[in-house]
Formats: sequence, structure tokens, C-alpha cells
Amino acid sequence: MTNPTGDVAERAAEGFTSQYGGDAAGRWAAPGRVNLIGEHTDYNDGFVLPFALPLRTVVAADRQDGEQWTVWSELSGETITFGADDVAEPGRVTGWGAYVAGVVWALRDAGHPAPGARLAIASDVPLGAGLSSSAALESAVLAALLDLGGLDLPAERQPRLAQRAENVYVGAPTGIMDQSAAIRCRAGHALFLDCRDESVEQIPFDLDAAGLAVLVIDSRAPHRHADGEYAARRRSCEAAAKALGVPALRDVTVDQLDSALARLDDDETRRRVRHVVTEDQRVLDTVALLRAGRVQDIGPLLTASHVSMRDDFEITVPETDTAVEAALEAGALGARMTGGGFGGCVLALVGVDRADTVATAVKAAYAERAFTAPTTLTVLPSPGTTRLP
Ligand code: GAF
Repeated sequence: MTNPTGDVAERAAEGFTSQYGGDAAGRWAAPGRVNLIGEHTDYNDGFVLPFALPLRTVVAADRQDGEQWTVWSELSGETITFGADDVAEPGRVTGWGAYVAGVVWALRDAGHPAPGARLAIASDVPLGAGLSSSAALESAVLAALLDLGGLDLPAERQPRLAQRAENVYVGAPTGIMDQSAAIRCRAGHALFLDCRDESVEQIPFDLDAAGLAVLVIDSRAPHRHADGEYAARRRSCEAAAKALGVPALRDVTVDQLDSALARLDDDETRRRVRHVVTEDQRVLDTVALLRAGRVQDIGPLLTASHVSMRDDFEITVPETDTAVEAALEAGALGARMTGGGFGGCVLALVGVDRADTVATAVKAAYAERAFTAPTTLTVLPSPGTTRLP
């Protein structure tokens, strides 16, 4: 997880001043996320349990006259501009700027007068690591534009708007988890989200008190056909729900699973359904353990989730499987790939005093297989989108 050095909020403020002169009117931060459990369940109307990372994207911004947006990003070093015509319909701005233009488009499409603005973006959320850098960017830009425009959009309605930027403007068919995590997570908690009605419960996730840590391992695996495979999984789930005559796979319970599987005629679809239905149940079981203060007992559920993603949903890769196996052998209580898959990150639940041993064991297993060395970081559940002082 290599990033530019220095404080991200200062980098955004300094970037603003060097690009535009003067101080920004404000700075808005949105975090990346890891998903503790509940993978590929969001677009099946199911359950997820993400928490926000201490890694954040910060937007320093002020208003500018007219329907004009100017955006500088430290990651590309580029400045882009776009106007009303570019946000009249999806797809006109491409590349990283699409995530910003998409938010302006989504605001306007929902009837909110998005204010013209100058923005400077800095980020500690690594790109392409499955930690939701795009949702962090969308959420920070949305927070900035809402405040600059004096627009009133309750936090519970913001994730859908940011998701539309990604689904419709950018064109990625993702679910509601990542934007919800960026916007609605709280420090010290995991966010239990029902993706059907978007109700949430903040679940205390006090790792320190339990003497535990979450180790995040960036698998560094090249994303292999991730976009196409993600869309294919989604199509397969939707087709299965249709074949079963339910609105979404969330409507199949584990008790009904065997009879549902018997009604499907190909093995691949059966395995996809089994992953989603059992994963929803694993989220509920994890939440029950956390509510009972039994964080040290959730490990087997995390590992079972990984096995289900590996064997049934088929979204893991040799690097993530190696990281999980090595972490477990070195004493992790549980480990799983987190995020959309085909690379990205693994999380391991470890005793605080074993975090280094587990990280070293994963690195050694990688070296044996000649994989690109992974990077590791221990993380605590952090705040969602905020305006910085
Ligand atoms: C990606 C998507 F953006 C999410 O909506 C979710 O489906 C996740 O993959 C898999 O759980 O992060």
C-alpha cells in the first residue's frame, strides 16, 4: 500500500493552493473500507458488514461561478475541467474524472442544483486494491458539493446518489455497499447494512478490548478480468433469482437452500446461489456473535466465507488463497478475501501479539511462490465521511 507521503488533508489543501491560489473553503474526507463479511450479497438485496479504514480521500474545494467544475488530482497530477454539457448525460467525462463528473450528474439528475466548484483531491486509499477508492472519491466529492451548495440531503440518501454516479455515469454495475460504508460507517463500529431497505445498525467492533487486530494484506495480484467477471456474477445471481421466482437471492433462506438448488439445472448456477445464501447467513451469524461481545469467535465464519468465495463463487486467485492459508497456518483466527475479488485484499483476524508473525508468514509464502511481495497494514474501524476542521 504505497502512497504519497505526508498528511493527506494537508496535501489536498496544499494542492488546492498551488493549483488555484488562496485557501479552499473547506476539506471533506471519505474513507476506503474493508468488508468484514458479506461478499457479493449487496446486489442480491442481502446483508453486508463493512467498516471504514483510516485511509482516506480528501477533497479541498471552493465554489466557482457558473456551471463549471475544475478538478486537480495528486494521483495523476492532471487538472480537468467540465461544464454543464459534460454532465447533461452519462459518459462524456472519462477516466478518473468520471467519478467526479458522475457525482455532479447524479446530483443534477436528482433535482439538486450542484454548485460550480474547484476541487483538489489527495488520497491515501490505494487504487485497484479492492478497498473502494472509487466510493471514497465519490463520497468526498458529494460531501463537498452538498456543503458548498447548501444542499440538504440526509446521510441515508447519499449512498444511492453516489452509487448512481458509479452505475450510470461511470458504467460499473456495483451494489450499494461501498458508498454506504464510506458515508455511514462510524469509528469503533462495523456497519450492518440491509441492502434491501438500507437500514443500518452500528455494531460495536472493539478490537483493542479483545486484544485483537485486523491485518489487511494487499495481495498485489493483477486484476484479471475483474470488471467482466463481476458483471457475470451479478447476471448469474439475477438469472437464478428469476428462475427461482423470488425478487432476489436474499429471499432464499439457508433452510430453503436444498430445495432451491434442486430446482436449478446447472451446477455453476447452483454454486453461485449457495455462496450468496450461505454468505447472507454468515453475516447474520457474525453480527449475532459481535452483539454478544464474542469478537474472538467470528474467525471460523470469516474463513468459511473465503472457502465459499473460492469454491462456489470462484472469485479468489492464487495470491489471495495463499495469503489466507499462510495467515491461518501462522495462527490467524480467521481470514478471507475482502471486496469484489480477482485480486484485491485479504483480511486476517489476529491476536495483537501475532500480527507481525502472520504478516511475516504471508510474505514468506509469497516468496516461495515467486508472487509480487504483498503489503500489510493493521487497521481499526474508523469514521465515515466528515468535514474536516
Ligand atoms: C465491489 C462492489 F462495488 C460492491 O458493491 C460489492 O458488490 C463488492 O464488490 C462485493 O461484495 O466492491
